[in-house]
Amino acid sequence: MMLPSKLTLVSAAIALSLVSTACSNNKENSDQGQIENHSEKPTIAEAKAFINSAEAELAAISIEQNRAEWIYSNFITDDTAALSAKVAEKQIATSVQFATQAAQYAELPLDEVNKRKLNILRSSLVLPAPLDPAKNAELAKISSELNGLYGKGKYCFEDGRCLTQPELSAIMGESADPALLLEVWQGWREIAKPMRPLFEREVELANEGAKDLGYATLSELWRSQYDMQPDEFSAELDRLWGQVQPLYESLHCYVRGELNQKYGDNVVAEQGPIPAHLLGNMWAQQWGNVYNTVAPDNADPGYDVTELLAQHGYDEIKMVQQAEQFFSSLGFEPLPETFWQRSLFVQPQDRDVVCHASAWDLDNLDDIRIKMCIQKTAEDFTVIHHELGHNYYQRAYKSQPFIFKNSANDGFHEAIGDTIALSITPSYLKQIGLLDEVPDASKDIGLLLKQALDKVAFMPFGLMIDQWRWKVFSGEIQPQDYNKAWWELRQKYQGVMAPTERNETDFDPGAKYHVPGNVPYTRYFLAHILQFQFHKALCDIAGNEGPVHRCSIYGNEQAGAKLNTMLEMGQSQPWPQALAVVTGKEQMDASAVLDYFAPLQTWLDEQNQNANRQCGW
Ligand code: X8Z
Ligand code: ZN
Repeated sequence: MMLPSKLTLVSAAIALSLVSTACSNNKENSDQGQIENHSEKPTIAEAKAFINSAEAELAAISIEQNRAEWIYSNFITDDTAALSAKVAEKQIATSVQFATQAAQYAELPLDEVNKRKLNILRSSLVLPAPLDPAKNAELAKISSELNGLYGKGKYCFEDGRCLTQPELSAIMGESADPALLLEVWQGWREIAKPMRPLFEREVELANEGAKDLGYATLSELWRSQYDMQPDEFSAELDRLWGQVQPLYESLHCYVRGELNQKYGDNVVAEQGPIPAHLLGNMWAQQWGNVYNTVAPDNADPGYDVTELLAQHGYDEIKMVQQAEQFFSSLGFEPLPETFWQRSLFVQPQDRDVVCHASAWDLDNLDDIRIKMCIQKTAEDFTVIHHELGHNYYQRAYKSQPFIFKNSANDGFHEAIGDTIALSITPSYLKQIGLLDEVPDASKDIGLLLKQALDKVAFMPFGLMIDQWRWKVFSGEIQPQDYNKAWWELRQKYQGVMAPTERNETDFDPGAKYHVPGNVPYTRYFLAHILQFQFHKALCDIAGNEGPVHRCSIYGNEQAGAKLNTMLEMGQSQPWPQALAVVTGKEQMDASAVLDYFAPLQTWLDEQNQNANRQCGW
């Protein structure tokens, strides 16, 4: 594990690892505390000694924590939960202690590297515990329990069949029977009800921890990790969302209209929010699975990657090898043998595991792995690229000092594999022998629509989760309103609504992995903007001259080298500088998204106008 941010990589595991700490009852830690307790003004030499020893100790604990957590997530039992909570407790306590001590050196005129390290030590916690060891232990235990409740979650049908998350998600993606969709949607959310009191207490404890570190609330701490003031960061998000909102509204309008045609007024009204169970995904976060329902007759590209994979005999391993091969074509070294030996690719039938896909770096060097219950679908083919993006990033920054072994900001980590997956174009599929014929340009609208259903539809979802959490952390949303406020934000940003009556015995946020997993979510919103900026810039480097949505950087080592230069920097520089390495610009900017989808936006507006649809909700 590492500092909070690093953990990010591993989507799931991260959450815990990042956790920082309160005092543990560990002797080493308490001694350290005494050594660092100054009454006089500290010196630069002392500050450097502190940073070095904190870095070494955190690096060592991170390996211990990664191992405990890997085992827990691959084998969920009461014992592995207890062991992982124990290490998390130590890790949190240690990080909190260092974060507290780091404040003492804040005013010293340190060199840039040490100043940055100190700052990361202070602000990188995702789940800070209070200094009280009992509360620290309680927080670590709750965090581990919440993870376990999600990982073990199942819904049992009346006929006795009990299905896990990936199995239920498959139904949400494939079925067009509104009654079945509703049952699965509602059934899965039962797993979250028992999380509510645990989550409430987790927030209380972590808020106390954040205050101990000098932050107003945990919201402020979470928003302090972007090389700018927390309120400036919130304003940046509003700006970026403002750029893509009109495109989202056109897409929403079109999809609602088509779903209305398919299901009729009683299931989807012509106006108002879309019921959340009909969008092909358990959380209505990516809508690519309803492509066939809403696709244009005359611009459908006529192939489906899920079917192509099946026709060509791709199993789970071959899917991962093909993704690896893309990175190799850019000049990245192959994955180590241990990746293949130690990763989890297929859901085991004999035990509970955390199936939510994640990428790990066990030893902060070469022991990189993924853990994923791969389904043989186009969607998971993309997710595999996403996860490998984390692993290649981790390996690229392995020579950085431990505190900088992380992405430029957490959105960067989430954007790399997705950037590569944007290059899975028809011509790439033809090059690797999956597709015989590249559809002509008249089919671009179909391809763009499919892409928008996943990428553009995701954006308001990517944003709203932490809009909810930050308000929960700051106290603006109180426990008695958790669910109500959740649905208000779902409606405000996404224009979706619960398909059935909900109340405060429900805890719908808990049915989304990252809430019980305590993984910040704004990173995915940022990644959805950044990946289009990266894709555009890398296509320019690769000399692409056609439309950017048809560009694939497959096989282009120049683009790969540029990407690698940014990845190798890790978190050693403020993120605008890392962004500039690839894009030449220091600002996150959604105009790359708008350029990519420009032909689709025109087409959507025409369709909506011709059908005389009233957009908005
Ligand atoms: O959690 C993930 C990755 C692991 S970091 C599979 N994603 C978010 C989600 O599934 O909710 C990728 C896209 C958004
Ligand atoms: Zn990820």
